[in-house]
Amino acid sequence: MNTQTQNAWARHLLAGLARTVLFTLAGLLIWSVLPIVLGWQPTVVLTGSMEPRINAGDIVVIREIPADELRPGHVLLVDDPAQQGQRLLHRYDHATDEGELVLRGDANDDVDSTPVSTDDVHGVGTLRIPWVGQPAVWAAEARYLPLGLTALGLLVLLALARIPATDENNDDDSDDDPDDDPVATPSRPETPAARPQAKPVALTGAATLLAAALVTGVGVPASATFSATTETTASFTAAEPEPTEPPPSEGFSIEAESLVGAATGTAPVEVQDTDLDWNFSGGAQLWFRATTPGDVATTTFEVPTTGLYDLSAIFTQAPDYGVVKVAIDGEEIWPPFDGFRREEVASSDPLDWGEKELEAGSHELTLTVIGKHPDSTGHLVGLDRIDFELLDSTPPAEPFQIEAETLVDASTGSAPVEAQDTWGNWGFSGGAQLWFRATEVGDTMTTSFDVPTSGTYDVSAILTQGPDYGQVQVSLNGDEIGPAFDGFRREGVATTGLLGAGYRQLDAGPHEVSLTVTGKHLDSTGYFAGIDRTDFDPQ
Ligand SMILES: [Ca+2]
Ligand SMILES: [Ca+2]
Repeated sequence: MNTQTQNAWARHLLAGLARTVLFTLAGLLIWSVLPIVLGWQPTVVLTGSMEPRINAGDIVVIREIPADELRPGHVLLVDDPAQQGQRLLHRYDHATDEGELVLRGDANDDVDSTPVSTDDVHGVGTLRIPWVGQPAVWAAEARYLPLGLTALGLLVLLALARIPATDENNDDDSDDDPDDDPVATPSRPETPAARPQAKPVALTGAATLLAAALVTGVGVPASATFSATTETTASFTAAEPEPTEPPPSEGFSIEAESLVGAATGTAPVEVQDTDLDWNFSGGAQLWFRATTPGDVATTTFEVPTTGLYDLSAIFTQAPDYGVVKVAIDGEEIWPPFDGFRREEVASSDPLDWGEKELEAGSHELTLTVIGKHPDSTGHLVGLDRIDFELLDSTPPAEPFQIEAETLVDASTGSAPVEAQDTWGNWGFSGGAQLWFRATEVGDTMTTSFDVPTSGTYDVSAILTQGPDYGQVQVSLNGDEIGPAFDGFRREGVATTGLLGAGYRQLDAGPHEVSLTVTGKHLDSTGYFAGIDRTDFDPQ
């Protein structure tokens, strides 16, 4: 009798477990179809382009949302722009200038090539039910083995769930009638059920429906809705390989959570994940768990291309968030941001961080908590994303100088062109000058120099004067610069100091300078010319 009792208990236990599993599955399925009552739309995800947040086999419930409430970070079900008649479930990355939405699969490095109109948006992902749609994935992939095994598993679960109910009515009665002898209950365990259909009809029916639903991936009570989304499922597979090249770079974005690894702080700096209904951009944020004013977190970010950028950032606001001051490379961004929000957590509108010249390479980002709203209950900081819009990728021109003596080798002339050493006498810049040993009016020389970066430069030069120097016309790229310069100086050789040659638009690359002797002072004994240095200051 003890053995029989044990057997009975074991069967009860098995049946209980089986029922638990079945009811759990049923619960998941109900969760995926119940929102239909609210007009929401379940969609089976067939591929992994949204992993790790949304996996193949998940059911995502889509809720309609007004276009003006769409925010980057929302998971959207849209008409697939690449495949007519099909749909796509990707995350809203950013808006184009024309107001179209650029989406990206979480698992994809690049955004989708074709933006979508807000008219193409069916809704935002609101609820994720894991696994339930897996049979639909197998069906779509024609993988009948796991399908069959799942069906078999369900049948086994059904059988197990039925055993105690079918094999003794006494047991059923005992639940209702405490006077029944509980020991008698398991006395006929092996006897085929006399009334197998008695109690478990409801359970069996429900479980059969559930099995059918799971195997086909179609929620029975919502078959219309689900079949409407079947076309969606086809598009998930098709959408996996992003077919075209990304658009030409007009900047870049950094998910702040990617900066956590490089971060240090006086309080913990962490990646805070969110699920579907949380809608951080990229599915997570950088969470600085500051506790007091003065808490500082520092991290670094990489800029791929030198240029002028328009920066903006998306922060998180919540009832326990503080006021944070941001600095890039030590330069503060004004004003500080108050993360306090009375009602729940939300993403901020993009905050304008102004224009900034950033060189390619590593830059430092600092978050300093400076206080909190009186009603805030904490000093937390959440940074979601930083956007860098590239305004001008032309690298800024740098000032430069050319010692004219370095141009001697590139020079040709009707008289010798030499590097003349200062010999400790004349204080030439760089210790030497370019010396044009002209002997008569009309002598001319030409040389060339390189401009590293295009720009408008304030050009000036240091020339040389002496008792035997002539008058010389300087030209730049064939244009005469000012009147002829008179190099005559009665008392020995000296340099002039910087003489302005005006603002010149100079493209990067070689430019030509020429000197032509036009005459000499009456008292000069020669026609020499000398250039010591040329300075270029960009405007
Ligand atoms: Ca983020
Ligand atoms: Ca010099």
